This record gives sequence, structure tokens and C-alpha cells, in this order.
Amino acid sequence: MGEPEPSRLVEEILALGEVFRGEVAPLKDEQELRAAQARFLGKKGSLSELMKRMGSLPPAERPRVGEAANRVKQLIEEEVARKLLRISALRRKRDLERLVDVTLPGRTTPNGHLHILTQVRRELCAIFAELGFEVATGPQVETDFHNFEALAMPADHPARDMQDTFYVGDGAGTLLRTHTSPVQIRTMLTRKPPLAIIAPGVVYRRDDDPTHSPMFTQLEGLCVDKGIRMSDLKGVLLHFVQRFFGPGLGLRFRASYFPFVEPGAEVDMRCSFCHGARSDCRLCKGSGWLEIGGAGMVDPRVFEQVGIDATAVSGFAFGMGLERMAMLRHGIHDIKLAYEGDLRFARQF
Ligand code: FA5
Repeated sequence: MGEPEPSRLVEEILALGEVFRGEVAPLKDEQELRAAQARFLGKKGSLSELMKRMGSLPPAERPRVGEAANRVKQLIEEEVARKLLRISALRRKRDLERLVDVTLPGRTTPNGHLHILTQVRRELCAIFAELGFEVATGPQVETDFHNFEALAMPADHPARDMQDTFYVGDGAGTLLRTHTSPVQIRTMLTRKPPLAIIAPGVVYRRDDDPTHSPMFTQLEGLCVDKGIRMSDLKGVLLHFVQRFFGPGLGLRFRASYFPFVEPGAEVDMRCSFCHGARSDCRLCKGSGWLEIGGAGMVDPRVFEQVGIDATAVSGFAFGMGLERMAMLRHGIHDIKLAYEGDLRFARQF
């Protein structure tokens, strides 16, 4: 005779726990684990099969068997929970190994940087700020009065030919400004001397070649006070050239004509590349000089237009192209490069 049926059944039931543990030990996958759990605890699983035999036991023995069944069920469920934790930790480790090399340095967000024209504009503003010039601004869509008339260029003045522009609306009274000089007018109409301003800004002309663009940037300067002389103008521009292009560079004024200054001059600086020493210099074409802008003493007719007494004060003004400053400094041969947004160009500065 073997053991009595109830004890055997209880042992068989309790043994299921060990069998289950042995079976799931090598498993590395949640699905397989769930399948094993179903084989043991499911409706048709091993435990249910054993429990069928409980019906043939005397009622007094049944609770022992029921207790054993609950214990083993709990054991199996605990084992499943433990195994699941281990499987998910393993999976995470595998994923991490596959996707991330944690020893690599982190990815940094690439920083952009300011465009060359913005850099040049800010640098010029800083240089003139050192001399006490404030920044002034004005609209890009201007009136004929501020852009031409008040600057001593009436409607039929030939100087307008060099500054053909884009007209806005029906009449000829509103236009895209052709230079930053209207900011002089706006400033002098609203403020009285002493004045020292620079006006950086976008301007427009009917121009288009490798060194001229229909839209470009100028920087205007204006200084009005008692006793301002041409030597002050020259000193300010010399300071600018030597700070921006390099120490020791000379400056020269060539007599020229702008209706709103008298006398007027084209301003040249010594070639920053060959310093006037090479007849085959690509930058200055052998002349030894590079033109940087126009300048002169404010014409009394301009003071008259803005209600300033020309016998009490005098002033100088100058204007230069920002693109030209950037091109001269960095040897850029085509102005369009500054506007095309090509990163290969932008990253060089
Ligand atoms: C003027 O615009 C005058 N308003 C400057 C001035 C101000 C003179 C105050 C006297 C007193 P000009 O047309 O020469 O002058 O232009 C000045 C500079 O702007 C030039 O030296 C050049 O560097 C730049 N420039 C002119 N046209 C263009 C263009 N289409 N594209 C790029 N730069 C230009």
C-alpha cells in the first residue's frame, strides 16, 4: 500500500511549485513565461487536473488539499512576478546596449552664430559708440522729401540718376530709401545740436553686379555742433579705419560731389592687403587705395531745410556700405554671397 490518497495528492500539488520553478528557470521571454503559467494554473493546467481528484476524497480531507493548492498557486504567481522583473531588466539592458553607447559624450545642440553682416554692423556701432555716436534709425519706406528734397536733390537734380529706386504706390512721393542720409534729416527735424549719430540700415537701388546689390546696407554718420571742422571728420574716420581694418592704415579724401555736403569727398583708405606696395594687388587693383564711402561737411541748404541756423553750428556727415566693409576685410568677391544663406559661406565668419 502506498500513502493514503489525501497526503499523496497534497504532496503532488506542493511538488508542482518546484517543477514550475525548474521549468521557467531558463526562460528569457515574457510570452514563454505566461505560457508556462497557463500550463500550471490555467483551466486545463496541471493544478486543475490534480484538483479534479479532490472530489473523490472524504470531505474532512478536502480543506488540506485546498490549502496546498492555494499555497502552490501563490508560489507560482510569486515566481512569475519575480521572473517578469528579471526579464524586463534584461530587456532594458539589452536595449541600452543596442541603442546607446553610454560611454559616448552627449550630443550637444549646435549653436548658430551671427551673420557676417550683423557682426560687422555691431562692430561698427561699437567703434563709433567709443567716440560718443548714438545709433539712430529711420523707415525703409521713405518720402521723396526726406530721401532727396531735404538733401538738396530736387526732382530734376541729376544726382538722382545714380540713385534710381523702387517707388511705392501710385505717386512718386513714397519710395524705398536709396541711402541712410534721410535719417540725418529725421534726426535734425526732431533734435537740436549738439548731435552725434550713426544710422545703420537697409537701403535700395536699381543696381545689380558682383559688388552692387539692389538691396544693401549702409551706415551713416552725422555730427553737428559748434565749430565742427573737416579735420574732425577725418579724425573720426581714421579712428574707424584703424580700429576696423588694422592699425597704421592711412586715409585720403578725394574731392567729390554729393548735393548735401560742401565740400564733399570720396574717402579712401590704404589697401589693407598690400598697403600700397603691389602693382598687381587683386584687392586695390594696384592703386594702393580702397574706397570706403562718401563724406563731407553738411551743406547749409540742408540745415535750412531742417530749421537749424547754419551760422551757429557746423557739421560733418559720412556714409559707407556695410557689405563693402565686410568684403574688404574678408576678401569676399561677390556681394550676393552675403544674402544667399549658404552655410558653407556663413560658417567661415
Ligand atoms: C551715398 O549713398 C551717400 N549718402 C553717402 C554720404 C553720406 C556722402 C553723407 C556724404 C555724406 P554712395 O552712393 O557713394 O553715397 O554710397 C555709399 C556707399 O554705399 C558706397 O561707397 C558703397 O560702398 C555702398 N554702395 C552704394 N551702392 C551700392 C550697392 N548697390 N550695393 C552695395 N553697396 C553699395
